[in-house]
Amino acid sequence: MPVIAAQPYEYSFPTGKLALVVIDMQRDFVEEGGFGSVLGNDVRPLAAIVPTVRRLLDGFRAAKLPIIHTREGHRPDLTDCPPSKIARGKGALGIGDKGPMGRILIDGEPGNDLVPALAALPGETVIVKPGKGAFYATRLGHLLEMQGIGHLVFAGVTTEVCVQTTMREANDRGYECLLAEDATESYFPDFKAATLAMIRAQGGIVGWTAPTDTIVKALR
Ligand code: TIU
Repeated sequence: MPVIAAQPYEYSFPTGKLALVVIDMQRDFVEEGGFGSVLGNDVRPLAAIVPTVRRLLDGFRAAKLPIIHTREGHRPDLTDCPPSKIARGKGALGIGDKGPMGRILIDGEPGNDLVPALAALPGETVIVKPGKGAFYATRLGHLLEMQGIGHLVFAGVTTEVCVQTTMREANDRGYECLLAEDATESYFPDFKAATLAMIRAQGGIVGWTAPTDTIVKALR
């Protein structure tokens, strides 16, 4: 089995059976005027990882391995959005309100699109998810089962919210999870550092972490 130098120890995966899951690299989190910014966050640190996420994507594309993109987005009528989620935040704009990139966090609006540099190519899967975790109320688990995939590399935003939630969901379902350390970002540097540490603590209680270049090199 190929091996990746990772923390807390080497990560091995069966050849041809490793998938990449890129979480929520959408304009709503990465660009000004989207959901992330209306929550009061500076989006610039998230925009800065786009080239690194692209390197990781290109590595998986070159290796002809499966790629799954997710977007956090709701139906236009908000029937898949709990009232508690709509009420949270108390900013001037919230989920479903009209912002500069269309209605905030709504599937089909310009702001819900993946950032152009990270757009999905034909043959890649896009999962639209109503929650923070990508397994909740989606077909992700079924899709992975159909392809016999048990090993997942994760990237995307934000590290401690949707990425960590999805890694924990995957870990509990038996997947071996590796997070690309520099292809994930948070609005809060301390939260990112803490999340990386807690994922790999206790012998990899949630999974592994490794730099993007190390992962891409191992795919070749
Ligand atoms: N607010 C925040 O940090 N994240 C989210 O709301 N969703 C994702 O992480 N994608």
